[in-house]
Parts: sequence; structure tokens; C-alpha cells
Amino acid sequence: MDIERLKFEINGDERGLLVALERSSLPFEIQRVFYLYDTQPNVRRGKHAHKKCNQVLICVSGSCKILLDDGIKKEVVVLDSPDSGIFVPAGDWREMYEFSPGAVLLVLADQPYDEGDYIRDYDEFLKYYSIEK
Ligand code: T46
Repeated sequence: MDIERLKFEINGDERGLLVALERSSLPFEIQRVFYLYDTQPNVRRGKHAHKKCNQVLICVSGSCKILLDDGIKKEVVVLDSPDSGIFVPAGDWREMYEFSPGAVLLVLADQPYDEGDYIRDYDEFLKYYSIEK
């Protein structure tokens, strides 16, 4: 699988840096924004796929690892910069782990929150996408 990486323009001057995300910087229209912070050591979050929801993940502070799994191939990416992110399409199983102390993972989503959109069981995920074990 090829993870789609996104690079954002940095606006900087002697006072510091700023990244602005506009519709043209993103693969979809944002419907929801949330962020994960204060994640405890040795915790693995996510462990689900979405049926419809596409997302962009940006670690705006600190770092974390993201495992993406399309049921056939798995890939791990390190997010450690506020000027880059990854596109996580609906249908990819995701796990987030090894959060550095104080890490903040920003998530932009193209769907409102709907628990019915989650597949939280790995076998069910494979079955939903008709993937042979
Ligand atoms: C994802 C990864 C990257 C809400 O009430 N509204 C929301 O918009 C979200 C995202 C969550 N919640 C509630 C549902 C749970 O009671 O917040 C609680 C924690 O959610 P969850 O255990 O799903 O969190 P993560 O970190 O495992 O996964 C989250 C997103 O849920 C998910 O969409 O792809 O981040």
C-alpha cells in the first residue's frame, strides 16, 4: 500500500511558524476536527476501520506512529512534524501508538461522528471487505 503523504506550506518569520490548512491543501471538505492528547505511555489507540469516513492525520506536537493496514498490506509511518500529514482513507484499519510525551494528534475528517461507521473487530473488518485471511 502507498500511504499518501501531505506536505503543508509553512509561513514563517522571526516570530515563529504558522501552517494554514485551506480546502486546496486537503483531499476533502472538512466536516469534523478532533485531536488526541495526553495519550498514556504504551497505549495503542484506534484499532478500527471506518466504512465511510476519510481522514487526514497531523501530529501537530511531538510524534507518534501510525499503522495502516488495508487487509493485505501493512505500513507504518512516523508522524513528527506539524507541516506534514497523511491521508487515511475509509477502509484502512489504523492503529496509533508510541506517542511521545505531550504529543497532539490532529485529525480532520470528512464525516460527522457516527459510531455505526466504525468496524472495531479485525475479523469483521476482513469479512466486510471480503478479504481472505
Ligand atoms: C480514528 C482515530 C484516528 C466522540 O464522541 N466524537 C468523536 O468525534 C470521536 C472521534 C470520538 N468520540 C468518542 C467516542 C469514544 O467514547 O470519544 C471516545 C474515544 O474515541 P475512540 O476510542 O474511537 O478514539 P481512538 O483514539 O481509538 O480513535 C480516534 C477516532 O475515534 C477514529 O475515528 O480514526 O482516532
